[in-house]
Amino acid sequence: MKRFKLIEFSQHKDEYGSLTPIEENKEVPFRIRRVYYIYDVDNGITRGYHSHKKLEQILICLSGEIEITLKSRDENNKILLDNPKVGLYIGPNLWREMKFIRNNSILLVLASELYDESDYIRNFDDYVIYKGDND
Ligand code: T46
Repeated sequence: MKRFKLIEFSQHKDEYGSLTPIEENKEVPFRIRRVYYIYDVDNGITRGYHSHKKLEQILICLSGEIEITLKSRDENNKILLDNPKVGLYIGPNLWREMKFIRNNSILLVLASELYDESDYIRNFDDYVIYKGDND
C-alpha cells in the first residue's frame, strides 16, 4: 500500500441528489473501527501537526475546501480536498496538517483503530527520528 493515495468513490446521482456508499475492505482498504468528523473550524485555521505510528485513515471533505499537507523530512505534498466523492488514504508514519480553506468545511475521517493517544507523535523532530528508525 502506498503511503498515501486518492480514492474515488462511486456516486449514485439522480434528480433527488447524490449518495456515495463506502464499505470497509472494499473502497476502504482496512476495517473501519472509528469514525469522527471535524467541523466549526474558521477558515485559515490549520489542525493536525502530528503523525501516527500505526493508524491508517481516509479523509473526506464532505463540504467546503481543505488543504492537506503530508510531509516527512524529504517530502512535502499538498492535496486539496473539495469533493465528497474523493477520499485521501493516509498510511502510518506520515506527518499531516489540515488547513481549512473555507468556512463551514467538514472533514469526515474513517480510521482503522480506536482512539489511542500513544499512537500519536506530536513533535516534528521526534517524528523524523521515529520514521528513520521504523521505515
Ligand atoms: C488525525 C487528524 C486528521 C478523541 O477524544 N477521540 C478521537 O477519536 C479523536 C480523533 C480526538 N479526540 C480528542 C483528542 C483531543 O482532545 O479530540 C481532541 C482534538 O483532537 P486533535 O487535536 O488530535 O485533532 P486534530 O484535528 O489535530 O487531528 C485529528 C485526529 O486526532 C488525528 O488522528 O489524523 O484529525
